[in-house]
Formats: sequence, C-alpha cells, structure tokens
Amino acid sequence: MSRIAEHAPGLSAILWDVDGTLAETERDGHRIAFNQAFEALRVPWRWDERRYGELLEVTGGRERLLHDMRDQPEAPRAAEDREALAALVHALKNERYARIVASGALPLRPGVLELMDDCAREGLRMGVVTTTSRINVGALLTPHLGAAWESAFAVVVTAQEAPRKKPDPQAYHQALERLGLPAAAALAIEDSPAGVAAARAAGVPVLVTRSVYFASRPVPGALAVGPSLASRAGWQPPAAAGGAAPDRIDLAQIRQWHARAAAYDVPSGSA
Ligand code: XBP
Ligand code: MG
Repeated sequence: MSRIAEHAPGLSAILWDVDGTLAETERDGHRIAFNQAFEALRVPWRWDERRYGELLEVTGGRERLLHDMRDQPEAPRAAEDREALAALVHALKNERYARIVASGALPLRPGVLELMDDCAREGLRMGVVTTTSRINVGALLTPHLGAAWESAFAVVVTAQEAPRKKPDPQAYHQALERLGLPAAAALAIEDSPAGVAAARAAGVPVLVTRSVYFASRPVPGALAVGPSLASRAGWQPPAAAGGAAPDRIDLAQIRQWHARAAAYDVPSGSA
C-alpha cells in the first residue's frame, strides 16, 4: 500500500447527482414538461429528443432555454423580455414536471434503491448534489422514498443553495462543508461530463452510470464508468466478480473503487 493510501480517508459519504443518475429525467421528464409548457403558453417551440440532447450542453433548465432562444427567430429581442419569458416557461415546466413524476411514472434507475438500502444498512451518509431546482428533487423522490425523503440524506444541495451550476464545483464544495468531510472521503455518482467535471474540480472521486444522453461521451477523470448500478458487466475498470450482490454494484464494490481512488489519486483519463 502506498503512503497516500495509508493516510487517505475511507469512504464516509455517497453524493448522488439527480438528473440522469437517479432517473432518466431529462428525456422522459424535463424535455416533455418543457414542451407542455411551450404549448400551454402558445410558444411555438418544441424540443425533440435530438435537439434536447444538444441543449444539455447547457446546464440549468432556464439557462438552457435562454441559450436556445438565440436560434429562435420568434424569440423576444430585448434581453429583459427573454429573461421574463424564460422565467415564465421554466416555472410552468417545473409544475408540469412535478405532475409527470408525481404518479411515479418515472422510475428510479435500476440499482439505485438497492445501493441506497446498502448505505442505510451500513450507516453510510448520503447526500444529493444537483443543479436542478429543489422542488424537482422532492417531486421525483417522494413517490419512491416517501414524503420524508429528505431524511434519507445528510445533505441536499440544489440550484437554490448553489446557483453556480455544474461544471462549477460550488454544489460539491457546499455539500462537503456541510458534511464536514474532506473531498477524498466522499464519492460522487454522476452521469454527465459536466457533473464529473464539477465533482473532480472539488476533488471528489466520481463514478459514472451512463444515461441515455451521455451514453458514449468520454468522461475523463472518472474513477469508474459503467452502464448501470444494476449490472456488474460493462464497467471500466471491471467490477469484481461475485460478492454478496453478484448482479449489481453494491456498497462493497463502491468501497473497493474508492480505495483505488485513494491509492492512485484518480489519474485523469483513467476510465
Ligand atoms: C441537470 C440539469 C438541470 C435539469 C433541469 O442537473 O442541468 O438543469 O436539466 O432542471 P443534475 P431545472 O444532473 O445536476 O441533476 O429546470 O430545475 O434547471
Ligand atoms: Mg446528471
């Protein structure tokens, strides 16, 4: 064991990204809700799956809309009118998003609840670190974790608390501060290059579960990259065979990868 590993902290918290990581909320939630808001407000724009994928380069739903307005000839000319329209559409989008997810129609990704249960059983703290609005996190998690969903997490940092959105590391810095942990004692689970960049900029080792929109994008700096928490196949570096939960990524496997981060200090481009 290297000197770094001997003095490195063990794993003390898992920090969950929300959109794309907990559920496929972008394609099946936010995108559809945006289109419903456009229609309700008689705004003549619609985002198909491909266009929305392009727009995901811009984090933050309101910011994404303002960005798209640059290519829309019908968009208001004055900056303050664009801001006002973006705020209106965004608020209605969030209402529609809440309706879509309230029924539980948007399932959590396979393996997410099982890993959360591992953490609860072993008393490992969890946090939520997201660039989405706080109201959206509650709307998504209530059907799956119940009205007291927040009690499952030691810290919840959203766009309200950290307005500088990923890839800015502000949300991760805040989470670490509130948990009282050094970055190396946490592990982030993310799906997007912006999320990975945010975690790494804060020094947090990060695992990537690929979502539909970022299925083949390079994610330099990730500790491990794989298709799903519900599969041990397809991970790079490979997940160990066997274990107590041979069919999924369990906390024991996460601890193994995290220990590797401590030993090697996550060389960038390793996965
Ligand atoms: C993803 C985002 C968010 C959502 C939409 O956040 O960039 O902006 O697309 O949510 P993360 P809002 O992956 O960090 O969860 O409309 O509330 O911004
Ligand atoms: Mg995400």
